[in-house]
Amino acid sequence: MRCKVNILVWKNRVTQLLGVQYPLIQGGMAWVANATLAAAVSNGGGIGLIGAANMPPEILEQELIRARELTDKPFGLNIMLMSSTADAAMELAAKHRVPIVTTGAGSPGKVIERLKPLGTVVIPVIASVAQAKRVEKQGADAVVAEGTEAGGHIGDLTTMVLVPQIVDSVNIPVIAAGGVADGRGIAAAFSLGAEGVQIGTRMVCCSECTVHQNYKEAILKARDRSNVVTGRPTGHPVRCLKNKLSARFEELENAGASIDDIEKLGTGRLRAAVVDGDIEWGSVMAGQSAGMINDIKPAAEIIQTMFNEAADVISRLPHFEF
Ligand code: TUI
Repeated sequence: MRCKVNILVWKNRVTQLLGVQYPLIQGGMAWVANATLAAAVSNGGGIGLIGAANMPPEILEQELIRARELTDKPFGLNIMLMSSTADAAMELAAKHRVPIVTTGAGSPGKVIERLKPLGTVVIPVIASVAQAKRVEKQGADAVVAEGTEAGGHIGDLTTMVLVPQIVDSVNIPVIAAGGVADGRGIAAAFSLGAEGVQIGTRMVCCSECTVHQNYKEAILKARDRSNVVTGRPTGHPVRCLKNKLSARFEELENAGASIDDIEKLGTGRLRAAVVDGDIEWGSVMAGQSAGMINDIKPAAEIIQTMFNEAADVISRLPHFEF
């Protein structure tokens, strides 16, 4: 028998859970993921997210209202649990009945307890098997398994080894993140047992994303080895593009500087890159997939092209005669 994979409709536990056309969630990128980007991704058939990060609650509320004006599709909120505004973000998710909440950089127990009874779908981003098992027990609806290829705050396992181990450890659906920027990556993620993908860096380079043009161009220019991880001694390693700031971080870290001094160097740097376009002394957070990104296109086109390519890749895998 000749096996032929012919996927025209992407329907699985993740599309059903999210109520969405494609099993794709946008990354909750601090300073980058605003209502404009979230609505563009949701209107393109994925789940767009607003990244609450350290946003003052009154600004976050405006963004939630704006997202509802820009799309009638479901969208989500990412809560960065290390932030002092995380509780306020959680309350705004409750007040505005945000349908999907992802969490990062911490333990989501409180968020699950508060939001699940309201019908919110809660999806923690995790970077190890122990974290995945814990959040499943706490009642998470799915997990995003984020490999170290991802941009921003990262764990240490690659997507290739993390995803299958998480798939084998939990019963809830697994969404793969880190290094996925085209249809080949989606096909690979599905081969590893994931039922969805989270896309960050690729979405920075969509036409609707409002980051400074310099930031987008830095990603377009990036090659395979343009990334570096800074801040390891602080316990919060961050992947970004190499620049003058990352070189200064390396100097400080090699000289055995105090955690305080390293953290001080990082203050306000993401905003400087995203808003002011200072890509030399700002923090240009981006994943290792930056080297694969060569154009800026509308979010909907990126999503459709990626999934068409994934279906094509899967259908062209060697078929075996049985
Ligand atoms: O959170 C992210 N990515 C981020 S957050 C961010 S803002 C920031 N800026 C400077 C320093 C630190 C953060 C930029 N990028 N991704 C999700 C993620 N979560 N990756 C790893 C984790 C994680 C880490 C520890 C999840 C849970 C965890 O511990 C939970 C536990 O077991 O207690």
